[in-house]
Order: sequence, then structure tokens, then C-alpha cells
Amino acid sequence: MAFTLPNLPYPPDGLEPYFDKMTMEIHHGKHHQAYVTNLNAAVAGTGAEGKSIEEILKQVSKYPVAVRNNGGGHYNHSMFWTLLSPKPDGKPAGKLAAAMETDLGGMEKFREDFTKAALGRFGSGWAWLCVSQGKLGISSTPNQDNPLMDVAEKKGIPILGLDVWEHAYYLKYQNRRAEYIGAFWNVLNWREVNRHYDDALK
Ligand code: MN3
Repeated sequence: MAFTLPNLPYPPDGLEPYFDKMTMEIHHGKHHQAYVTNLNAAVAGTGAEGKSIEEILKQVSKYPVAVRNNGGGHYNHSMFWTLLSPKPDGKPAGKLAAAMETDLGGMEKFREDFTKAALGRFGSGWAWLCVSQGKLGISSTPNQDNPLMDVAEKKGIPILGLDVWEHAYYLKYQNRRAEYIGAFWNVLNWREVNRHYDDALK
């Protein structure tokens, strides 16, 4: 079955004033759509048709580089949209809150280290919070790579990702990536991160 573009779970202006409407429309409707279209073309004839995106990414080194780039693009953005909300839960709860203390030194330290990872990624890429061997860790990847991929430097199950490609922020923030990262905390829905964390531990 072909991969399809998921709907945004809120209107494109739902994240204003943090993420602007035009960026969301172009980012979702043009960029993500292009990853989906190109992924469907790239998997044709590779034996990956019919596999889930997770299955493909875990063995992505077996496939042409277009599968890595567009499959990563599809997975990363599909996750990213659902992590954002016009009415976000402002902080982690339960087991995740406890693990953030033990594994990452608490919320403030996490935000500091995650921001460093997001700012320090040269060029285009993503910053991640993931679960690796039962523990939380922060990393970043270039391009559309992610920690699920067998080619990732730091492997794990992503539970939170931040897109730091310029297409994610340039219209509103231009070169000010730090401001965009600051705005992200206002629309990040920790309820969804919690859900990914629980799934990752299963
Ligand atoms: Mn993007």
C-alpha cells in the first residue's frame, strides 16, 4: 500500500503565534507531501513495498539513498505534527517525568541540552529525545535521518523530535534558530511524548 500524507491534527494557523500559518501550510502540504510522493517512487521495485515505515528505516542501509531521505522525511514529519498542539500539556508526567530526572538531570537540564543539540546541528537535521536500552538520551541527526535507522550514530526509539531545517522556521524567524527552538516549547504537547515513551518501553 502506498504511503499517504497524514492530515494535520489542527488547522494550519492553530499554532500561531509560535509557528505561523504559511510555514505550516508549506511545510506540511509541500515539503511533507514531496517526501511521501518521492518515497512511494523510491520504494518501487526494492522489495520494501508493503512494509511499514518503521521496518524500512530499521534496515534502511539495504535500500537506495532516496528511501533513506524520503522515508526519514515521512516518518519524522508524521511524528512532528502530532507532537505539536494548540493546547499542549505543558510538562511530562508519570514515569517519563521520573525518568527525565534520573536519566537527564531534570527538566531544566534537558531543555538546555536539547537546545544545544538543536542549535549545534550544522545545516539541516533534527534534534531527538529517544529511548535507548531503557534509558532516555538526547541526540541529533543530519538531513532526514533519525535514531531508528541502522545508519544512525546513536540508535534508539524517538519519542520527541524537532525539525531544525530552515524550511521549518525561515519565513517567521529567518536565521534565528534559537528563537524558533524557544517557541517550540510553547506548542510541544508532552501528553504525546508520554505516549511515545510508554510505547517505547513495551
Ligand atoms: Mn521539515
